[in-house]
Amino acid sequence: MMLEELRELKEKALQELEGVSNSKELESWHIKYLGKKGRLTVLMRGIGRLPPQERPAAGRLGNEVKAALESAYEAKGEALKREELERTLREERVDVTLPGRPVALGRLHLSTQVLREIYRIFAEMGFQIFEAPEVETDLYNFELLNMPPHHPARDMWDTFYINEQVLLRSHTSPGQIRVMRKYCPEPIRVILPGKCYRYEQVTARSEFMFHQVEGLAVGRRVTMADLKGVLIEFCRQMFGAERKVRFRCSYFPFTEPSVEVDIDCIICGGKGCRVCKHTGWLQILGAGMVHPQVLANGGYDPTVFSGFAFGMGVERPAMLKYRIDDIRYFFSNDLRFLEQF
Ligand code: 2U9
Repeated sequence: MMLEELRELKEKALQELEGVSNSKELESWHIKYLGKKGRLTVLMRGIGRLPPQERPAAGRLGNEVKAALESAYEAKGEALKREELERTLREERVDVTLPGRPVALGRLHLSTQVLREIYRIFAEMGFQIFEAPEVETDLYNFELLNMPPHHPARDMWDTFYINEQVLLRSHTSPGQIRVMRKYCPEPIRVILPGKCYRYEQVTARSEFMFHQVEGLAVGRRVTMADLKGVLIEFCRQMFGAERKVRFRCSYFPFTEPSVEVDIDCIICGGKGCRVCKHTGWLQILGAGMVHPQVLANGGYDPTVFSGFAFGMGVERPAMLKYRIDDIRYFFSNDLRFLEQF
């Protein structure tokens, strides 16, 4: 009777095991037949209650059935694992022949590209690059450049003050005083690039932050002719060898005499258009011979030394060169703009 039950149980369990199709079902099967309260376990507990002469045969068969079910369980587990792995490999197959995803390539910001072009041109003429702080004092930004407190020329720059004495530089000129004080009495030929800040309404033509490059040459016989030669060469390398360049009288507190430098309009070739406001000319630079007081503030004896200086924006000439009609594109981080250059 017991032997019969054991055989039937084995048959049924193995049959059911065949229908098991995943590891969760497999565990349920194991609990059902081989668990602590499983059918085989319960049945085998009954062997102890059999008449003694029946027990050995029943015990032997019970152990055989148990071993058979355990090994069938192990084999099924292995088979399921293999099937699952095959399914995963099939479903998550990587097609190595597909083209790779493109890697986004970085690039230099347009302002940096234009700055580097400017560095190259002046480097060829023997100018070194000097970098100075963006946070400055009133002394360096104004006073040492010939603008004592309340000087009306201070109105040329709307300045961000941090406190009464400290400000965000409104031009790179304070750096030039630092260069002079550092290298005096050596002759100097430097350009100062960097960011400047103006407390201004942001419009298509003016930003509150922009780049500027200023230049300074100081020596024993530096003349206005040197200034003209250097700036004409710069304008032609930057905007085209055929450029006409003109110098107009102007005023800056730190240079005397002062000039503004124009090139013939690169859009209309000087005929007159909207960009040059129908004058045929575009203003590119401000410049002049360094004021004797400013030379003295830098440590140089103005009876022995002379110098010329110039300054220009970076974004405005870039706008002319690349026909960009709104300066705000430069610093709004829109890739549709930045990726064009
Ligand atoms: C020292 C001596 C002289 C630098 C100069 C200009 C004229 C000038 C502006 C043009 C457009 C800057 O970006 S912009 O607003 N610059 O017109 N800059 S002369 O002269 C100096 C500077 C420092 C010690």
